[in-house]
Amino acid sequence: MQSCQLSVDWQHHSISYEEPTLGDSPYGSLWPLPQKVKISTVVFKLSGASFHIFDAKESSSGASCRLLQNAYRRYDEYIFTSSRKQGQNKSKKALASDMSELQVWITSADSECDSYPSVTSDESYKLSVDSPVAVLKAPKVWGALRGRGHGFYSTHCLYSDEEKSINRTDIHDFPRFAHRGLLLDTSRHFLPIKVILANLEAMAWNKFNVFHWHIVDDPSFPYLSRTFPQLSQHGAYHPYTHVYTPSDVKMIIEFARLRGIRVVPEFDTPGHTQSWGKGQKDLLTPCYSGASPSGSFGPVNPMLNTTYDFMSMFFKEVNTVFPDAYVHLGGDEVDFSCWKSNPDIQKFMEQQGFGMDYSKLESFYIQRLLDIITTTNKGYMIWQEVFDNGVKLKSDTVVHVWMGNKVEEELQKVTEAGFTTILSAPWYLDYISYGQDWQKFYRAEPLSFKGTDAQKKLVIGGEACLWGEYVDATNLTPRLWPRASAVGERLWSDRDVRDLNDAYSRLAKHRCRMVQRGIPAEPLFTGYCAHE
Ligand code: CP6
Repeated sequence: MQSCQLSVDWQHHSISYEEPTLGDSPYGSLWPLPQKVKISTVVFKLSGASFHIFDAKESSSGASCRLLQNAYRRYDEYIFTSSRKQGQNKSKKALASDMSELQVWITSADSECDSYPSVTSDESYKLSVDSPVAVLKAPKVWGALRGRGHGFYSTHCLYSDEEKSINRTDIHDFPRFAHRGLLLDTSRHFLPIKVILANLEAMAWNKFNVFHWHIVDDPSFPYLSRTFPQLSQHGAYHPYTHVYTPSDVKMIIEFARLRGIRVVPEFDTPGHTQSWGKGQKDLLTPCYSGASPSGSFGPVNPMLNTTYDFMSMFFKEVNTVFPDAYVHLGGDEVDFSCWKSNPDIQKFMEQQGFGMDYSKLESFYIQRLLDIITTTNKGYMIWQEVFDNGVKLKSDTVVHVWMGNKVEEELQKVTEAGFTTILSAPWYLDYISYGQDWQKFYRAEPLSFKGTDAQKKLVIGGEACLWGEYVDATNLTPRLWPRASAVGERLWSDRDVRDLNDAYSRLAKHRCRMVQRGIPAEPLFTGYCAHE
């Protein structure tokens, strides 16, 4: 009987994925698909020996822009690694190729080369691949970063070792959504810097532009705070090896900036804070067992003034360490049982007139926290519960929708109230199942809820989440790629780009390209990579 029950359950929960027909896409390995693309049958030769990326004469940004020069070097390497390593093209003259340079032309007077990317950054670009030169035109450096790869990996480019070739191509491209994020969790497991950097690089290849750094949580506190070093001293898995020092954080932020990626840190409170309590006395609520403290602790203690003094100083530091205009303040999954057990909290509830409604206490805490952040001129993002509980939010707040039930209803409510929102509910990459689950991520449509055009405009994007309970440096990267790539295309490309067969063909090639560039992305299905 037991096994019968099991098999029924299995059938009930299993989702069948279509096996896409294997056929070539007319768009080669382009991923994510540009908004407008014309690929001609005319093919130019590219010479590894002579091909280079230059600043156009007219460009407002040039040799002094480290961001661009850095990007040119990376792409030069990607395009020609295999051929140059093998020395095949060394003896060939520049004359042998039809196409020997890519000119990068930043058209707006302020290129934003030395700025940080933001939610309003212009990421559009136009790429024209023609003989004798290809031109990449973008108003800002951010567009140049998004455009640099396209065309240069259109159809044949990557896979012919002997001779690189490229089709005549015209691309006009821009993102559908401004916020295209990836959440990584460095608390459940510590992620070494090099793993984070490698995945920032892969994010750039997939046109993601926000690294949501869920940096601390219950199990560990790896953020080394200058103001409160005892937090990681006692709360990290290891006080020296498993921490992110101020210079580590700085390096990650600059590495991300050079790829047009924002770093939005999340310091989740009042729940998910067990690790904070190890280094900061009296921050968490003591839980009671009957009339006496049980020795365990619950969420942040919302009734003490010292809590708010601490938060005020802590976030003052966070605001200077992280340059992004937003910080994520969490506010999810607050467990009320400890608060309920504590007689002091019960008394406080009574004084405040909250009755037995502990969500009012949660809101009391969050409201005070938000007011503190507001005085520091930072914007904030929060998980959906904070909105659901009726906390008064600043008009520029981003509400992060993550719960899988009633997603459309939630989006409708949040946007009806006039708040911007991002969606994660369909994109929990930590959930794994047999088969091609990238299709499920790919099919999700953020704007399928009922609402006015104005409401739809408030959906500024989404985030793929890879929660860290079951991932560390050994398996994070292949679990993420190419599954996150499916989310990348959903958030960048046009709403109508949803043909699974075409996507399969392009994504399989895109995945091979990632593997070739050193990211161990898992296969979609049976097959092989041309570079193997
Ligand atoms: N950690 C934190 C988590 C989750 C959340 N917050 C989570 C909850 C449910 C699922 C997956 C992850 N692990 N801090 C909720 C946003 Cl299914």
